[in-house]
Amino acid sequence: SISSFETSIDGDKIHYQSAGNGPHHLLLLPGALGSATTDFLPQLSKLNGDIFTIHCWDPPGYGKSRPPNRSWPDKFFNRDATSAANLIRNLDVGNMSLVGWSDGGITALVMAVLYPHLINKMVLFGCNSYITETDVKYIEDIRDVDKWSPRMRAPMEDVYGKEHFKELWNGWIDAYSSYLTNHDGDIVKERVKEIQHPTLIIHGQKDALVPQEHPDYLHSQIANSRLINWPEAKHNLHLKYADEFNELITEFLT
Ligand code: TYC
Repeated sequence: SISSFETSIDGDKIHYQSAGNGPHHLLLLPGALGSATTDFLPQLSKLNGDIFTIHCWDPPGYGKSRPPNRSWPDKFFNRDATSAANLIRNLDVGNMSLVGWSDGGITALVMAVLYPHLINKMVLFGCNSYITETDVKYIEDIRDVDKWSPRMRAPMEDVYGKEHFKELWNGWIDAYSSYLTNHDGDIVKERVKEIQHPTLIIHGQKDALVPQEHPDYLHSQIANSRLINWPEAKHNLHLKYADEFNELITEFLT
């Protein structure tokens, strides 16, 4: 069964959920605006709790880790990485393996660079380490949430309400784009080559957000990495193909 907890990290309220009581601790890291319930329910409920203790956080200002509302410091992924590292320290059960989706995968990469000793293995999917002009053009096209389909909008509006969702999404687009404007698009690009952790990269080849160059780049830079390309999968591969995904990462992590 899944339990909810609240703790204070760097002065902020952080909400997380935990399941299982196995010896191998996992930290699941949701994507942009994501939270434990919206992003990782099939993993919290179905990964083997005799092997793993599974934790998933709501990043600062997302999900139930509010108030305060999300802030957008320069290089916001570094703030998220430091906050997640402090959560691992707080839980005080030794190091953890990271499972990061999309923005959560970027957070995992930054953690592996800045706090390597807190991390065991890593699973990354739908993940990039830099952004290009094309990426920024693409997200500008989806800035207006009124043009999203109700099916895409609904889960986010349930968590945040209509107005705050709009505000948060615009804040994310501005902060994400500022990596191109202020940092040549480099989020953690020049440093991923330092990563030594065993790393499984999974890429859905029908992912409409993350082009193939990103997993290819990560695989080329991270020495101890393995890349699995999944031809029919999209960005949400761990939700759509939950059982296959869970089996794949269990095999890699154990
Ligand atoms: N990282 C975003 C998320 O966490 C998805 C995304 C990927 C958006 C790449 C834009 O260029 C992009 N949902």
